[in-house]
Amino acid sequence: MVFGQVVIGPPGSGKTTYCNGMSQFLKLIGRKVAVINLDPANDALPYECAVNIEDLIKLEDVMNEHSLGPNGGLVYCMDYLQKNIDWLESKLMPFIKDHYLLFDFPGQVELFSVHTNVRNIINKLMKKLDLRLTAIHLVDAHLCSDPGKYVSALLLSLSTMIHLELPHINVLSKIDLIESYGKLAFNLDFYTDVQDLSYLQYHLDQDPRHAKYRKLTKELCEVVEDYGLVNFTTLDIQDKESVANLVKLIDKSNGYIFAGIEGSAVEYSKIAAGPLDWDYYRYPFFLLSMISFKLIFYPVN
Ligand SMILES: Nc1nc2c(ncn2[C@@H]2O[C@H](COP(=O)(O)OP(=O)(O)O)[C@@H](O)[C@H]2O)c(=O)[nH]1
Ligand SMILES: [Mg+2]
Repeated sequence: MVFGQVVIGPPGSGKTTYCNGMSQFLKLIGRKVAVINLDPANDALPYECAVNIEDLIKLEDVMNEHSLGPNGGLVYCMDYLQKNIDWLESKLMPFIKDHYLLFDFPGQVELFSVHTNVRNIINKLMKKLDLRLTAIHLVDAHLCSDPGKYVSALLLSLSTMIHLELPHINVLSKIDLIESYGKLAFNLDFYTDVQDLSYLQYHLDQDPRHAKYRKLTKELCEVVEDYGLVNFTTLDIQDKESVANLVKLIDKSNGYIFAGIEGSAVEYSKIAAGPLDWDYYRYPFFLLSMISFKLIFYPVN
């Protein structure tokens, strides 16, 4: 049985950075990790990838040969991958014995809410290779700073959950930046718990562009509430504690913790001990001191 994550979300939501940070973290707690890049639009990969779709098909070639734009090109690439699923299966074979898999997918949202190619690829792999995968849907926390954008993030999350039919965790990524967008209209819990969206109405009404769509937005919020499926967890990929909390959720959702994998508890106990070595380029000194502080005062269990 092989466990892993399908990392999805709109362009720029942080998928590739996530795969890099998550793989570093999982290695730190003793798991063997294989990162699979299935996004032909990823330029410079920060992680060492075990399988790269670029070895099968290149987005640039597709766009040139078929006179397609980047969106059409990505749909073509996913169709092509679906037709050549044997290629991916054979590439994954060396890793399915003892590796944890991280799939870095493209960011085009229609692939996960409208087209069936990605869903078929995932389903085929799960059946053929006996994979246990959880979808990690990253949504930039920036979208909380505008009520209209937040409603669209809710709808996107809901339609992706229904379309993929996988164990699913919605994540507000880049939560470290949330304060830089100004004061939020509500506490963060409001956005993560998705409890009573009627409170959004007042804030939506402040935007003159919204007047025309008032009824539509209200109905859409009711749809999200009626399903009762969407909520979010938060993530700062550079914060070890934040990543550890997410890993615990993912392990529950894909069944890793129930699989009799020895030493799950031992794994977590390693979190506090090992050093972090991913991506400190933004504010290294601040982060290092934050992490040391947290580890001294709030050690992760
Ligand atoms: N501050 C902050 N920036 C992030 C985080 N995750 C990703 N980023 C930045 O967001 C940008 C887009 O990330 P990328 O991983 O390429 O997004 P992708 O298109 O979804 O793969 C990059 O500049 C990352 O450095 C995070 O947790 N915090
Ligand atoms: Mg990417």
